[in-house]
Amino acid sequence: RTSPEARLGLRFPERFGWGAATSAYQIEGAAKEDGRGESVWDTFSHTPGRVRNGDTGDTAADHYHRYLGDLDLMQELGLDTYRFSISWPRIQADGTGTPNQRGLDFYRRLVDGLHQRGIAPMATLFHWDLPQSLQDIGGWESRDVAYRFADYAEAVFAALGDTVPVWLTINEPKTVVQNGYLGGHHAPGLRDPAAAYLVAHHLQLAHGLAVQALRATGSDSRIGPALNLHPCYPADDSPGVEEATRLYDGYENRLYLDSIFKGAYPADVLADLGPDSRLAQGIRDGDLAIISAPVDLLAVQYYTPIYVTAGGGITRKWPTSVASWQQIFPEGMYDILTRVTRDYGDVPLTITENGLPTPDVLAADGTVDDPARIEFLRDHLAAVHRAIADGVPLESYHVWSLMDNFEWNEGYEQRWGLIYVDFPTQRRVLKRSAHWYRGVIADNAI
Ligand code: PNW
Repeated sequence: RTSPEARLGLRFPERFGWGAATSAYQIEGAAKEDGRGESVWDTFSHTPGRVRNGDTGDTAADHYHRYLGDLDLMQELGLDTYRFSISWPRIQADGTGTPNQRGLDFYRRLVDGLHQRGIAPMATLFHWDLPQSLQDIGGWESRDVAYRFADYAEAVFAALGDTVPVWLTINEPKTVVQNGYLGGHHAPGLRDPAAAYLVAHHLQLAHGLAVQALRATGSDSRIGPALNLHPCYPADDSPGVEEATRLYDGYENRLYLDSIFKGAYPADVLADLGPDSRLAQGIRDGDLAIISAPVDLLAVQYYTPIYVTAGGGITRKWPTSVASWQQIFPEGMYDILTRVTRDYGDVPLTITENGLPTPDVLAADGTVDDPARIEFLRDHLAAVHRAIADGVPLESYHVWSLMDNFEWNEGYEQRWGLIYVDFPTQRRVLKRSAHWYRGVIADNAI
């Protein structure tokens, strides 16, 4: 048995970008500072019973105050690129109107600090923290909210514009649909299948409007969607399993990919929802042209495969992580990257999330030992390497996450970071995986 640090001897392309990712509500804290309004995640986390241990993002990793130290840690790791998100309620407390300068200033300081350290900023406009005032007028069920998002995007572009070379629009529309409106374990905590796919449409519309808003500024910066994709496999070879798997793939992947890259929702999903669905009824002339406005890149997030049964249910085939929804299957990374390139042409790709939660503890000697994360990242990077060798135009890779953070309904118990955060003291400690990743970046190889 070799140590997880043992090198496989796989070198990456000369200009490959090594990165890590976070999102605003999960790390910033400072929930009431500098004019920030409330988001649906403030409401949700403060509703008893919604988040494990009653945790909230009120303080989180206190990144809003500690961003300079965090920037230094990114530099210590040697990151080429850092993906973060902008909190809409910091920019528009009520989701509309004149942008809040103090909110914009925070992101300007962050972006400047990245440039000073030679790290390329990659900013997500929306990572689930919808202003509560917009939820109060219907949230993403309301078509108007897509237009509010376009206004917000315009304000952000006007202020930060060319200082951010890569913009991502909506983080994982599918997770909002599935966890926010089907499962109900994410904000806004609804179980409303009819509404869910109308929400999907309005999120896609918001994406397209933001792409158009960036183009209208004449900016050279690039923009694209951030989609979590799940390779779907038949669980066995029983009759009907192929068809069931194809439809499942429609809901997981093609609903989002086809609308953006082919200008049409997949016919099988539309047929399955029926002509009277709120989605079918909510599509207006011209919407798909907006949604399919040409993008500059596609951000892919991969965590787990899905195994589909003939009845349309799902089952497990591989060991799961401490996140019960995650099966560890590095091959799925290769499959999803090559599939996207095969089916959607050679749009440049970036991986904006990939990672593993582990039950990390800070030892008495001040170290954090997380060999499972090293193995996970190494095996997934080997699959990434093979996909590149087979012609996938991949530019960069971001670990989820830079540091431990508020893992949504799981609170602070699930630790996803390369950097350990001792939340009571806010002390940061580089985990064993962070030291390993620093070596990978320095060598440009695993
Ligand atoms: C992503 N799934 O969410 C999010 O973008 C992050 O904010 C989050 O912290 C991270 O992954 C870890 O969960 C996901 O069910 C939620 O496959 C669910 C799934 C995947 C990603």
